[in-house]
Amino acid sequence: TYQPVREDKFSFGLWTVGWQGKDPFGDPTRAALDPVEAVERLAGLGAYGITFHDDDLIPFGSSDAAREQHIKRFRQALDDTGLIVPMATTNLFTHPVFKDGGFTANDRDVRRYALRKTIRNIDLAAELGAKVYVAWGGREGAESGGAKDIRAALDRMKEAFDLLGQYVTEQGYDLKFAIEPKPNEPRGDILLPTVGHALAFIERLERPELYGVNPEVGHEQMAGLNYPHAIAQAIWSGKLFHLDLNGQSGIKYDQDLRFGAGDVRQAFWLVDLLETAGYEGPRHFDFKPPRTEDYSGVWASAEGCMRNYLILRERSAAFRADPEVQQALLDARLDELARPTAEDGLAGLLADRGAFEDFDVDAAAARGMAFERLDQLAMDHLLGVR
Ligand code: GLT
Ligand code: MN
Ligand code: MN
Ligand code: MN
Repeated sequence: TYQPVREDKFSFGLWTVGWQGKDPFGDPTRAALDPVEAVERLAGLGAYGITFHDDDLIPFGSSDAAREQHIKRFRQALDDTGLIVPMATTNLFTHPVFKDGGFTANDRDVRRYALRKTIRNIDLAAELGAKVYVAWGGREGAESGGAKDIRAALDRMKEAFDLLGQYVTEQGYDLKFAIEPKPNEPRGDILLPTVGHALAFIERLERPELYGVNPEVGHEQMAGLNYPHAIAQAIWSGKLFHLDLNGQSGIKYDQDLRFGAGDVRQAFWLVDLLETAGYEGPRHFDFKPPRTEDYSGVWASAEGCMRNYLILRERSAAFRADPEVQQALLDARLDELARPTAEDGLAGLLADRGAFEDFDVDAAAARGMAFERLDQLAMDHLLGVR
């Protein structure tokens, strides 16, 4: 039990289990991980997919011949294990050339290079069967006010995404883009800092249907926001193309803890939402096994991500199946929220004296909402005592 299977659609970034533990204060604590070993280990643990940045798979600056060799080995490992590549992305943040961003760098030549680097990896993503292309603009931002004209930078961001959309359309690729928001780190302030900003931006693009979001647990929480609420709005907007699962404890640096660590209550409501809303995409983990760990700790951490998801999925199902919970949901009047406010239309609303003239405001104000009992039932299920 709690044993992951392919149907669970768990996937991992190559850069997650492959993170060597280099941080702003310390050197790597682990040796490099061969992508082929990552594929084999993840397949063995029950994952169904692996994702990558161009530079995770093909070291930056590789010759064309070396590039082909890296791709060939990786493809062979995928074929041998049955692991798939549901998503791929571009590294537009590690090399110093991207110190002021990729798509919104002030330097035009850097922007043109960033687009060409992205397009090159989009070809590979399509070749490997990826359906989603993530764009995390970690370096798109600023530390100071005068250094970046934000409106011009947003014009350049739009230009970049429109060109990429034109490219996949002209190539006939079955590939959609998922924009990943983050409020800060590595830039002092990053453009498109939250899911809400990204959703609004997408509507300004030439082909909005090609773009959705890739919200990460910790990134919304770094902004003090409620991640399940962000996911719910993305689903409501038809824009949840992908997601990055991990753990975060409050408003601080990007912790990238394994999924389920950090805010476990939000993790519970997230899984409850994904499972009840019928989200069918990958359950993708973007975490960093702490640099205290050796490789056995890395695989334990990866296993923990999936195990916690499965535990929470089971806890959510138990919560939903509990007759006392079903009564508590009625007592909290969720059924009333689901009902339109004016099926009778504006005319009916205006003609209804009960809605205003005869409405007993004091009686309505005195009604308790019964939310605390409902939430305690959820806690009991989450903590495993029901
Ligand atoms: C980077 C970042 C992640 C993004 C990845 C995609 S890379 O590690 O911190 O949140 O999802 O570019
Ligand atoms: Mn991420
Ligand atoms: Mn993160
Ligand atoms: Mn990260």
